[in-house]
Amino acid sequence: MTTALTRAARLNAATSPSGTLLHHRTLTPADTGIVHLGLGNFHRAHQAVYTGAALAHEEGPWGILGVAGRSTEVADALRAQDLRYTVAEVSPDGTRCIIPAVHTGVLVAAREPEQVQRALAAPGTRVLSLTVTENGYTYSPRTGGLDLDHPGVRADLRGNRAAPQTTLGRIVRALQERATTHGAPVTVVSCDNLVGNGDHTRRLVEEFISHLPAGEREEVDAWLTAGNVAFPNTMVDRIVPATTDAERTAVAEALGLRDEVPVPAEPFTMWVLEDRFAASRPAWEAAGALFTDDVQPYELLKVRLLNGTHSLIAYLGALAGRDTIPESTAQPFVTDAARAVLWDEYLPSLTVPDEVDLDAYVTQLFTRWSNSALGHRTRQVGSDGSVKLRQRIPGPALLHLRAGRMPHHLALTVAAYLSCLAPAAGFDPGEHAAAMIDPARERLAHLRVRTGGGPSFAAAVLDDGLFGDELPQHPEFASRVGEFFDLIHARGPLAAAAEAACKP
Ligand code: CS2
Repeated sequence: MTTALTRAARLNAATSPSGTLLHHRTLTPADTGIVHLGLGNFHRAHQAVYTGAALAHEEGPWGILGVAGRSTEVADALRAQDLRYTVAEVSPDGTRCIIPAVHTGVLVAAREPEQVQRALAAPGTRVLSLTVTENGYTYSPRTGGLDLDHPGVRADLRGNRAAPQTTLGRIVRALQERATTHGAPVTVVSCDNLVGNGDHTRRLVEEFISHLPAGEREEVDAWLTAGNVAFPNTMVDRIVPATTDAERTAVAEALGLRDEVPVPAEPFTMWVLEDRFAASRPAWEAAGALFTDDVQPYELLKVRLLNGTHSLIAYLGALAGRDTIPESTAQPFVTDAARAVLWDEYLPSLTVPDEVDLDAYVTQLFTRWSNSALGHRTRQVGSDGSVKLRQRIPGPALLHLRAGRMPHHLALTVAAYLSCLAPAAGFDPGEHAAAMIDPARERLAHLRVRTGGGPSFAAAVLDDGLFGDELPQHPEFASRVGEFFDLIHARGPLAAAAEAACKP
């Protein structure tokens, strides 16, 4: 820990420098209008910043009660800092510190479940927003529906209304409570990288309700059908890495204050939402959010061009021993592969919104990925690939395969992912790949041991439903993935990328 850090006074309400505050209103717990599930860095550098900037423009009861799932670290640090934290906007030109100051409370669901349910059901809660990651929606990759084999889902469907374990359980039990007591409408705003995130959340909520025992489901079902809950689709974008001591030190140097939980973020930020709210909402448009009737073109643009390409950069980079995304894109073979997958394989699968200047958007993506001051790690982007890639790969891959074209770079993405997560014996994918966290890691390792070379392993993975039901109907895709898997093992990621580049 640096001297600047150890000597500095703690950030709190009294010490927050006025010039860094996004707004100057006083919020009390009675001003809570938003309950947000997922207290991670992304929420704190995205929705919280938009809400703070909206409050600067227009007064309103838009304090956020932030709910962490299980981890107590951030919540406890925030409590010790009067719920204040810094967003450190990091670019090669320097660091700009801002303090959103929008939280009116923090809770940990596993520790304080009843309080969480009370807050979600409170009549003053008009917005229930979510950043629980692709993984947090407990749905089955094969069917896209609720994962009825998930132990948490099973427990929540059976039971304890006061202390659900899953996000879906929390939402549905709160909606039940609202429906059967005061009936105040609420908007559920998913801010995760799922295509059609609002529609998807609505479907899962309805499915959850349909599995409740008779006598528990009718009232909430009718209330939902009557339009008391809205689920707008949204597209969220901002690169927000995990916090390290570098940001703690940067904040200590810039503000002279000790913040245990600052959030690093790139300067770029974007939020596109459907304006379908069941109750009022903050003036997020005053903070730069875009409201539109149709979010899908923006979602596809982002989930495919940014997130899809990001995955390839992360896996190739990790296999080449690169710690960060900018270090990965600094290698010409990675940039070439990223350009190829973006332009030739993702782009034909979407319609660019009229308002977006495609060339400028893509140029900006490569600039964002080269922000070496930010240090977004390949292991972070590469984690949870089993749930992320199914949002990114199958749609575009099927489009090409049905037209008789092989999407070589999408196959390379899957092969690089499998090489990181389930390498064959004797192949070391490196420390960055080894550090990737993925709920499917064990299952993949098991499949790899059971099968022979790359093609039969890839076929087993696809047949297992990791990328949905349709991709396995094109066995040529699994063969290509398998060939790249073998090539990465035999000659490394550069040779595999060169092979992908040679194919028309
Ligand atoms: C990344 C995203 O981890 C990932 O999969 O692609 O977190 C990405 O940084 C954000 O979606 C950017 O908005």
